[in-house]
Amino acid sequence: MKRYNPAEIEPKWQQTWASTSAYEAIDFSDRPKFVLLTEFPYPSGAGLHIGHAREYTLGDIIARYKRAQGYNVLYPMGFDAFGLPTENFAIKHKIAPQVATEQNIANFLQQFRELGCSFDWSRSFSTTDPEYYKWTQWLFLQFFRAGLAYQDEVAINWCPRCKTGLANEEVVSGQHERCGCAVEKKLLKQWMLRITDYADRLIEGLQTVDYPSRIADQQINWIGKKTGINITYQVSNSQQPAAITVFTTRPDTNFGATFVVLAPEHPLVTELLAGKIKLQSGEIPVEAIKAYVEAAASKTDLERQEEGRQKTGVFTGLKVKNELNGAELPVWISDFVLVGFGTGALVGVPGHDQRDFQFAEAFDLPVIRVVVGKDGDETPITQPQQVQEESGVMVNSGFLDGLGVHAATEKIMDYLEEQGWGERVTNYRLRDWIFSRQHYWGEPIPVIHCPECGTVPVPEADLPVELPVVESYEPTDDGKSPLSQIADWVNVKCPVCGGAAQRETDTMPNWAGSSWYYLRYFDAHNDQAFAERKKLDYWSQSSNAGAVDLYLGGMEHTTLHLLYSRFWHQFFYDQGLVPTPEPYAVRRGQGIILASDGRKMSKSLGNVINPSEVIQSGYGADALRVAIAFIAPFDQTTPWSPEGVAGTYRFLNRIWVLAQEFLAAPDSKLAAENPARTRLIHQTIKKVTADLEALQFNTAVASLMECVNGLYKLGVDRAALETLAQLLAPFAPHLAAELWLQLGHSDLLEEAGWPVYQEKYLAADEVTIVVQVAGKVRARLTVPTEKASDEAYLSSIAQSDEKVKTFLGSTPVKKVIVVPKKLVNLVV
Ligand code: ANZ
Ligand code: ZN
Repeated sequence: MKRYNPAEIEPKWQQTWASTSAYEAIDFSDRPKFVLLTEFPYPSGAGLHIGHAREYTLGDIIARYKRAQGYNVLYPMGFDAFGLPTENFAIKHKIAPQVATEQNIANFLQQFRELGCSFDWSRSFSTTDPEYYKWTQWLFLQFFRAGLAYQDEVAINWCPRCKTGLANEEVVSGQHERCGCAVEKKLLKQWMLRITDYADRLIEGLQTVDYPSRIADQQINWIGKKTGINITYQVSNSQQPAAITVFTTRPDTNFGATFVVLAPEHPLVTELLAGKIKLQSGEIPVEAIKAYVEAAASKTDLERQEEGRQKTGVFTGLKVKNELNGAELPVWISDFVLVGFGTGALVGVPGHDQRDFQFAEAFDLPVIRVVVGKDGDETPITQPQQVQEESGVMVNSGFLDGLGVHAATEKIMDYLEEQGWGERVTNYRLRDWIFSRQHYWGEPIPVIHCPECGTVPVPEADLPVELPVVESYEPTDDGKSPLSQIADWVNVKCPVCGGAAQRETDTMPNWAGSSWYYLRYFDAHNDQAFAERKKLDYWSQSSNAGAVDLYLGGMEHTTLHLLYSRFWHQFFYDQGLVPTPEPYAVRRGQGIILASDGRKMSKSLGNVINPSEVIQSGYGADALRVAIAFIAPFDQTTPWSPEGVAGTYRFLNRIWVLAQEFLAAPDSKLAAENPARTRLIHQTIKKVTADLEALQFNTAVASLMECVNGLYKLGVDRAALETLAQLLAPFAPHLAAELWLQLGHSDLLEEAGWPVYQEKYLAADEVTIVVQVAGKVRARLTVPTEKASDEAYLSSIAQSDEKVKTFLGSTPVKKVIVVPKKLVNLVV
């Protein structure tokens, strides 16, 4: 008998698939379209890792399943190749990033092929192809023309190691998310994209698409929309008139305000330090304020806001008047107040805000209760546990007393506005997107600076602005891109007036190319437009707002790539460039595969699993694919198990052996007609289909395993083996194709369709057994037909039936009479 040898089968089928167009999507086909996107990889020197393999294998399973069902499946793949790792590699090894990228892509292609992925390679591209980034640049110019791309001198996040500016989204816990280096602030002229114009749309759009709630919540929190009111307090003890405006979401608690706090960077603090404001009596402690402000400047926002941290601060000597109750509130400076949020000043209500309570405790400021919560506690607040932050009823609050907090909030906002003391506002945490990078390996920003005409877009006919060949890719310390050193590239004629002008030398962030890549797959080779409208229309037809039917990807980058690309798409929609308001109809995230020891896989720990090594060790791609599908529910983070592949290899080998035995003797008694086998096959079709619809890959594999176990007991015939091959095909496409061939088919398995179960075969054959106690019918039991003649079984289930037990009580059973398929009589 021929042995199951994936090393022989798999390359052969990969060759066949590469030479047919079986996996190419067809523009304008009558069949229903299905656009399945998996995040395209960054082609690093390390090659595909097992995390990639999980994403692309699961995607491939769906692609093959949908194709079998008759969908016109677009399952594309490309490369997101601009960015720092390649640039750093290029610097270190003195090799052009273009060349390094080409080599890495060739390696990735080989690995994709080895995995048996059914991508439509005819639509592939790299974001670094000038034919592609021409359109990234063109799309940037649409933002520019619409006023959504602008330049501004801002204090940006600066990574001193990578020597580049960063977007807020790229700073995690005060560190550059890529290199872990502590981020500094640096004042630089930057290109910005006005994502804040889309803050509301980015929140509302989430209602029209299907994302995991965790991802939607993260985006909503990141945008951080807060509705509240700005209240202005007059300073009551200064020689010069002065006022402080605070932002609060809880004006209902304002009768409980006992102090006001300014951020150290607040403009009033600068005025105090400059001596512009004097007290009516006494002195402002300028030296102490100065020392405090300097100390705060060296801390990150995260350090400043750390929960439970001992609050620090300094009193200014100023007081403001709360018009509501005439209270005098001392004005403090503290670094837990951030300059970038609200007005950079807050009103402290220590009875109902934990941070304010900590501040009041630290400086012995009064605490007033104005809300009684569910616990009914009305006593003075002296403990942090008593701080009632959420719901409750107002007390000690004048005309608000007795109202719930929400009604009180509305009422006092109306009142403050009527009196002219406050103004309702909405604040966002989201900031505009810092879009320039001071690096070589990115898309040049396609504008020209002319001393006469200002900032002028590069004319469309001159796109792409190609990256020039340079000697050195090293970034500089002065915050200028290496492109600035190539005089004959920088110096150009102004496209408007023809005078001497200079190119912009900053490049785009690596998030630019991935913000619209899915659209390019719809029309990958168009050199007249980023994509033809007719093709965009065809591929975007959707049951909801999104163009891509299913987008599988990682759990990270939910506030980076996933938010950025939604912003780009919404803008394109407004410009009439795309037919749908959202890019992705459904988003699902696969979990991470950890090392076997439960730690994150990393080069430095030496615990990285390379899918190619697993394949080449003899298990083959199919066993790896099935192991990946089987390892855990697909959205769960899970450790890699080396035994897993050994197990799935044995499983595939059992299928192989079963098929070979049948093929050696197709007319043996094994192959006889068998209703139990038919039922098993139809049950398996039903289960695997439902599981694939729900992305429950692991339970689908489990039912295939059960099915194979059943077939070993029940025997196989040709029909059973054919259906098994069809069901197996998405998971183990090489083995399935080989069995299909061995079963005598000359056409590709791809064309055989997806099996459909028939209800009539599903019903389990069952028999009703009557149970008598002392000759009287006391119960009826349903048992499977194959058990209906098993006397020991029938006797035991009859005596353990609850109803029967109550009739028996403590009376012992003397004898059991069994009539197979009919009756059990308990003689007492
Ligand atoms: C008074 C108040 C009373 C507040 C109360 C809260 C509870 P959240 O809490 O996330 O919804 N705030 C305002 N500006 C700030 C700044 N620049 N830095 C730090 N905190 C600031 O955000 C809104 C609340 O954050 C505001 O409402 C304010 O404290 C504080 F029982 O005002 B609140
Ligand atoms: Zn000009």
